[in-house]
Amino acid sequence: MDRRNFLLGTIGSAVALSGCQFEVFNQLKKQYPNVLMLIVDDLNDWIGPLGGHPNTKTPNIDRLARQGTVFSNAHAPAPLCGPSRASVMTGLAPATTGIYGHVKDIDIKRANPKAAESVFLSEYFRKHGYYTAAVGKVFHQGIAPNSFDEFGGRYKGFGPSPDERFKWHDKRTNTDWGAFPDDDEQMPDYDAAQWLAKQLGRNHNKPFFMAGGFLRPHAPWYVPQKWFDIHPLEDIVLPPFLPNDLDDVPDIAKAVSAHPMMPTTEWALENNEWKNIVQGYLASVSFVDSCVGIVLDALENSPYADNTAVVLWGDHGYSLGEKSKFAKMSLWERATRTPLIITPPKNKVSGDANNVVNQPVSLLDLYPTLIKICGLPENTQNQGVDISPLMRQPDLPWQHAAVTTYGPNNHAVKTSRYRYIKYADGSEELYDHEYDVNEWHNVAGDPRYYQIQQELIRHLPTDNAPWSQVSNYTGNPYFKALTENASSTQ
Ligand SMILES: [Ca+2]
Ligand SMILES: [Ca+2]
Repeated sequence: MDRRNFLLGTIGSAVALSGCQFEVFNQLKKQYPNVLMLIVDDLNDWIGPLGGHPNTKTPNIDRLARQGTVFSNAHAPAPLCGPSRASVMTGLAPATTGIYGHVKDIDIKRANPKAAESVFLSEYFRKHGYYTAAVGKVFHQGIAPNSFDEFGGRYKGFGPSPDERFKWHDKRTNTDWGAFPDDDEQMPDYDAAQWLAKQLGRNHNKPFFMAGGFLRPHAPWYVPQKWFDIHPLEDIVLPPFLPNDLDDVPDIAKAVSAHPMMPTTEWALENNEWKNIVQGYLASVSFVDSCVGIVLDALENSPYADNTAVVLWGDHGYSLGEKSKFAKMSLWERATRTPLIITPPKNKVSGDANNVVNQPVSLLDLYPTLIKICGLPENTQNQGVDISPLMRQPDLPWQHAAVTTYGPNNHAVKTSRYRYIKYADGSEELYDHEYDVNEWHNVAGDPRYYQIQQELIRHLPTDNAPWSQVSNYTGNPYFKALTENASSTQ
């Protein structure tokens, strides 16, 4: 029996309900829908519904996908945590706020005048009568001050670590891989899931907007041994890799995506570590999927099962060896494509489960979409578009493109078929996914694509805010020099 029928069955036997229970039910019926938002750090498309890797095991995310809509062509506003999350929560693009690099949560609204005017997504729900609660990494460090009514806290780092690293010793990055610690209960993501489960078990007298930010599969790829065991090394399939793939990209593309602290694919091959890294990432994905499952189970067993929209997203993609990288932080598909699954409240919408939308959408679209689903008034500051019509009609004609920005005036435009990238120095890349899903062959400048390229250019942002001083970035030499120059001239 599905939940809806179960609920109707329950109403039918209302005589069996106590007066108090009936009152609770009536209140729920009148309420705006609740929202449960689950954010998974550095989760690329290696989840069942996106088919990004044949070895992935994500039974809980798979079941969520079956209940709602999977956006198979969703992209992050920026290919790293801080600016992506700041963009989702403000509803403003990085090119508008100037938040291109890492940012302290407390500084987001100090980035520039447009950022100062923004109302965080959670604040918007609170202003409209919602109780707001969060746990874990929702913004970059945790949450921005006063952005939620209640905060369950965030573990300071990325979980427990062994006394000595296993494989990768560059301390400028958390990157390392191996089985650690012994039990799920030692992981902060487990605690976050339990905190959310407890919240869902409470009696709420207002509709709620609840957010949980999980840390895995962000590096280090440390999770208990059992998650490695379900991904045996001998079965691991390596991602597609073309040696010399970067020979046909502009120098600036190599400069912005250079991260000298990270392993390269050539290193991984020489040291026979590539399969181990992939195993560590897959194990981390399966672990975090189990934490998602704890929360979904709690919701299913709560009084809110039928009146809650669930949204799950990753904050950007991740390369696991493609284009010689184990990193986010580029404008290519591997770093921009991210999971986005939305399940509407079961008692509000019917007939749109198990949908797949292939039209291009951005995480920037989440803000206007969630407030639309919940029946709240439009926030005219939002730069994203309401994508809820695609949940009802996945093949709806769609004129929008998904834009990802990395540093000032470097943008990728993704449509159903193409990825067009334009950098600050005017150089370009163009990939035709009909023939080249791996983005191996840059066809920018090919006369056969001239007209297409002109059409794609129209989607480039018109804002190109200067790099905000509250946003810093030091891991990449090109951006380090750029931000230092900007500071010295301001
Ligand atoms: Ca991230
Ligand atoms: Ca290439």
